[in-house]
Amino acid sequence: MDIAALAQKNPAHWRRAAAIRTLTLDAVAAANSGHSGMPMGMADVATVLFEKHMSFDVTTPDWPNRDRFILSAGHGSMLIYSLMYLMGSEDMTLEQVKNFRQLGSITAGHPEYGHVKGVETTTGPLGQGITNAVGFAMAEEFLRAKWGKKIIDHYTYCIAGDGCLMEGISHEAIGLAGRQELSRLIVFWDNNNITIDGTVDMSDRTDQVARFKAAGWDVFEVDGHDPEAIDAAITEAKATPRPAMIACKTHIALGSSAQDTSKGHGALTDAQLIADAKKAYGWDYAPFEIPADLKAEWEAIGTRGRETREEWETRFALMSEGKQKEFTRAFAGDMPKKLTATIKALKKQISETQPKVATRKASEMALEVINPILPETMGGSADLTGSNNTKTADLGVFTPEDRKGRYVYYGIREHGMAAAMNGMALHGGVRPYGGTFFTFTDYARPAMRLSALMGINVQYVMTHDSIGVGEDGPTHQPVEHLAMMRATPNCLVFRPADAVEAAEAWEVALSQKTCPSVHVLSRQNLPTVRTEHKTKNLTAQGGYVLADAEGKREAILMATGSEVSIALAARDLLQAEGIGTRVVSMPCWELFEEQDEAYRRRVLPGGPVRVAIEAAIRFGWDRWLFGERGKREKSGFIGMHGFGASAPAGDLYTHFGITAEATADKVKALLGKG
Ligand SMILES: Cc1ncc(C[n+]2csc(CCOP(=O)(O)OP(=O)(O)O)c2C)c(N)n1
Ligand SMILES: [Mg+2]
Repeated sequence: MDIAALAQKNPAHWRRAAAIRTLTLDAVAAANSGHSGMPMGMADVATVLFEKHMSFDVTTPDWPNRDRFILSAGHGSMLIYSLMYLMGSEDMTLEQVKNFRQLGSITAGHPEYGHVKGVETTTGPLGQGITNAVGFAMAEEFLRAKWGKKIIDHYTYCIAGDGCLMEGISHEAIGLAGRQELSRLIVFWDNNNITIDGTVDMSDRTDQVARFKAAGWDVFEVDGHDPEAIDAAITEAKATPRPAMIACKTHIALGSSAQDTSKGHGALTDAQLIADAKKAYGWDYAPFEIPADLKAEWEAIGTRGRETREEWETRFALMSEGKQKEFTRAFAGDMPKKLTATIKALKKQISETQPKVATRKASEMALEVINPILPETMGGSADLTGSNNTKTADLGVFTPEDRKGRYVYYGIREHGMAAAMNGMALHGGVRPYGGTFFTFTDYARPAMRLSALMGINVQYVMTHDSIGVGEDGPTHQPVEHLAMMRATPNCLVFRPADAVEAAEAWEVALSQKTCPSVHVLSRQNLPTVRTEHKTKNLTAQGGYVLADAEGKREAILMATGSEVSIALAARDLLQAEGIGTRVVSMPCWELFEEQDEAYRRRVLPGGPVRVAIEAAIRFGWDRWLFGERGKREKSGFIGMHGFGASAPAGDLYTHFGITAEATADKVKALLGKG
């Protein structure tokens, strides 16, 4: 690699890119950890992108119509931190760069959404970013159609490494983007043929160019260190009617002795190596020093988009006041005032008519009234539309021909759907919800975890929630998934007992601004248990007394979802024998946990025996069985102790002993009355 020749070809560009390279070397050396090679390899691409193409104003990094830049290869976080510092982002001070990866700094090891302005999404788990980018691009298409080109009209750029393209999720992302003809999506592949274990060909011989083309993308191939070629490729990529991949042939850890080796992937901290690399760059400054004239050049790049942004603001101000308000509301994630009244009316109707419906159907009933008043929802399913009940009337279908369509056929791509929904939610102006079978939470889980970590409002509609699935058998019967999702921080898990709770859950879930929700819904029909209309949203309390004990309270039955009606039937049996029994419905543990202790103790007072009923594993229930003032020796669990089986649902409930009779027997045994 003739570094001197590169430097001479375009010295001004070279210097700008060298600033990224040296800041990366210095920050990683200071932290004594991190990843130097990727930013050193992709500095030229990033420089050209921000200098010549990105519509971005560092002073207003959250301007709704900005171009989005997503660093899917999140280990290269110093690339984006360097860019933000160089461009003069308010929060990215030199102090922050110097404190890369340290406690309390915003410069986390991997880019974290909400920490650094200009970081559009949390990346690090490879493959997530490129799939988020697909979601961003879908949101852009939808919003451009909805609001018009004058208001939304931007590109989504993404840098993906060999690792992102090797991860399975990239297959889902590429296929979805190709089918949807997301022409505003441009992915740069950091084609350096290096991963951690060595060269890519040790584990893969995919022809990435052919692969993208096969999925309906346009592909451009460039020398990733040639600024003119990069610029030309971006210009072409922007103009094609398809998503574009720019394969950038790069050298990891360019200009260092670790160049083109897997050693270059990680932290280059050797003082001599750093000194030699800087020498090769023609860089003769102290660590972290950026000469003033160069900093000024970068700051000018940072505000390149200012004029465009100001013009946009003028156009925005010309919209009617109503439209402006609506746009602002949708981007802020605020619910329309009508939502509560709408849900109340639905609840009243359900309590009056007391339908026996599956909660997946109940969720659809809620969406039928929500979607018309919440025009930013975009629904979808991973090829289970009819089963997940996610498509309501008049949504239309999102396609290249109808960008106003609000329903996405994601195909059999649970992981891709979840990560794309993250991108849509992060874009703003869109409220994504998507469905699959609850058991396939496993397939969507890495992206679901990131919804929670980022604290964004994505709605997961997870139907077929237990052995209630029946004949499809144990592969399709989730047993451990409730525990897994409940163990996930910052995520609301709703398992509604009937159509009233399902409606309440949707209201609460959509009203959150800092967390996703999972709606765990039955395949099988369930009776209405909330037969008395209450205007108050009881699900918002997480758990509440559904039916109290008559006479002396000797037992408390706790249940969720389809097992709440079993608890009520058990209560009938027990009350018939003079055993006062309270039934507590617990549709959302996280919200119950959030109530003050006095409320929790009112719902679950000490003294009576406690039995929890849930057609899932016990894991987690001890919190409520023994917690507060419950006692181990006075509590029991009715539920699953292993995987399910293939049989009609009713037979399975009997077979696994999840019945009113078994519950009543357990209570009596605990009371010594068995
Ligand atoms: C899902 C996932 N698996 C594994 C890792 C650990 N990891 C981080 S970077 C990396 C190699 C990535 O190779 P590439 O994308 O080519 O990056 P480069 O070495 O070129 O910087 C791995 C395995 C990860 N971050 N995410
Ligand atoms: Mg690589």
